Amino acid sequence: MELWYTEQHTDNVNFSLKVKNHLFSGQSEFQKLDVLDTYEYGKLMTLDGLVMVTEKDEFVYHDMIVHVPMAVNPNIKNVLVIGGGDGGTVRELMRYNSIEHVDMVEIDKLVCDAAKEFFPTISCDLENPRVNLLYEDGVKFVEESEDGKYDLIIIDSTDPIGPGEGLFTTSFYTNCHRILKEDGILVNQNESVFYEPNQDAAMKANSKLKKIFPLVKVYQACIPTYPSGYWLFGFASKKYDPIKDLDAAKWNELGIKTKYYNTDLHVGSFALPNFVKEFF
Ligand code: AG3
Repeated sequence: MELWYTEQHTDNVNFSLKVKNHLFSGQSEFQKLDVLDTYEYGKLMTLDGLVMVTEKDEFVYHDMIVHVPMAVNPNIKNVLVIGGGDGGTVRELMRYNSIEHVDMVEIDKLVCDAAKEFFPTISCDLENPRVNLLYEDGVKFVEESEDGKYDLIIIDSTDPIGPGEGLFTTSFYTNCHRILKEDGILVNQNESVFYEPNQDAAMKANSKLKKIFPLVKVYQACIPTYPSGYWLFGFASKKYDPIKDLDAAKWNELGIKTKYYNTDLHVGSFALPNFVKEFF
């Protein structure tokens, strides 16, 4: 008998992967977590039935959520990651010697535990001494953080349903702005505008950020296992422009080997198709 996993992307579109093995199923106080071993994408983690990471395409997401802001301001030392329990974001951050400290605030310990057990290549830096891992609500954490503390905030969240909902609100973004330094950058996973169920979230996140930060742009990447495969990230900044302030030579000198990101693609990822421009 064949086993298939399906995420419903719209009322009329299903995305399915053939499954070798259902390795884990658990329920935390926040959400349901499953780990599946699939033929095409390797191991896959879902939260409440939605794809969060797969071994095969996680590099795209984690490269783009980390290296884009890091290449714009090479002096980033103190970083806050909200969510990101699988560890992919901190793994990429730890490749920069210049980063001194990362506070990672994940609401659900089960995500980190499952990542450590089933995704060692993604979670490998969760116990890095430069990473301070806290199992707390990100919304509360930013409320209580002091002004001007961070150079960079990365919001590595789920969709805005369930525990991730508060990470798409104006009050959350306002606190993020307050706790960023005067040249701080915020990057978020910004959903997609291709299918209607995600459009609203993508547009709202962007328009809320625009009310708070002087410079807000979206950039794109191809992530095959997310709805439509056409995914967006938000770049909100107090000072730096993601294109004008990119020092490509400087980033390339660091010698960081990446599978997706490069500084040409960095520039290109901000060049939006016409149908996408209309949304922002
Ligand atoms: N964050 C999840 C992005 C949203 C996926 N949405 C979906 N499948 N409907 C990924 C976390 C990776 N560190």
